[in-house]
Amino acid sequence: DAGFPIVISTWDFGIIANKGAWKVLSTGGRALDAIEAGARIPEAEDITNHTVGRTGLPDRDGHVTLDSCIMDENGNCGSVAAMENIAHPISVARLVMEKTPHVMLVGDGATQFAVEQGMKKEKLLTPESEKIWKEWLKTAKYSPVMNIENGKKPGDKYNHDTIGMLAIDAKGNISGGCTTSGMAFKLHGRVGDSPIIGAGLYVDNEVGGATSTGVGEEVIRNVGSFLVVELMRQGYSPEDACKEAVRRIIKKKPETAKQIQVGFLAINKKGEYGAYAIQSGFSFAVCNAQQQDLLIKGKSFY
Ligand code: SD4
Repeated sequence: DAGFPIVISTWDFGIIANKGAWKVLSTGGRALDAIEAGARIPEAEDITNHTVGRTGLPDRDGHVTLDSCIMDENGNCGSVAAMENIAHPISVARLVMEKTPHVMLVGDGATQFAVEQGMKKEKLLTPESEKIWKEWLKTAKYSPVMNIENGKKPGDKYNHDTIGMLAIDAKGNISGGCTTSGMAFKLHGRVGDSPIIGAGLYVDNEVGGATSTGVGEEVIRNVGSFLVVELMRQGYSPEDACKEAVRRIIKKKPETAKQIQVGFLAINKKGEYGAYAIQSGFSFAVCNAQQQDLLIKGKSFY
């Protein structure tokens, strides 16, 4: 299991993201560059997903608003939230980290910054996403649909999948990134866990990294990814750390937890990895020198 270089990512589309990252890692590149290259694939090159970047489902009012963050081996981080009209939030997050004294830019300010940095402003709502949204509007009653992995309510089948990625390069340095269109049909202005350092992503180069997917509100409430990394610092394996973070979410709200999905994915300094989710159906992709397209079923409480 252990060793590096390695990159791991949430969900099935982690496989194509990992392949993008692997081009960088396998040629001696830096984990941070691998994360950005990998995350850009589900963001805009893969137009079959409705949960990340271009083609992401809109919020309640029809706006596609994107959340993303990135963190490197030196503890530098950058983030954008509720950003519209830019197809590569991971790259904007990186630019926030590298070109500004700030960590986080939101909304119009994030879009403005991206344009100033030379990125193209474009319409992200595709005709297909618009159709799904309009169907949802018929029954929505303007309440966002919960993110349920195996749910049966309208919109559920589209209503999950953030890509969270963690990589260790040949030098043993760890970086991570996270990018999403967030919960489908959310209230306009809603920000999830994915752009929040410590919630949707955390990296500590001495210990490891963690990322999350699922109902961001529960992850924010529990500062999930930071918790997973701190548990690994105390000696938990990546899987046990993810399990304990999920257990705490369930313990605080057992009834809510039955209705929602939250999953964590983690890697430690040795390159050992693991994951755990509330519900079954969570998957993650692993890519290293042995195999580039491994997909693993995440363990879960239900
Ligand atoms: C959010 N955590 O915006 C994201 C959504 C997600 O799988 O990960 N879905 O809350």
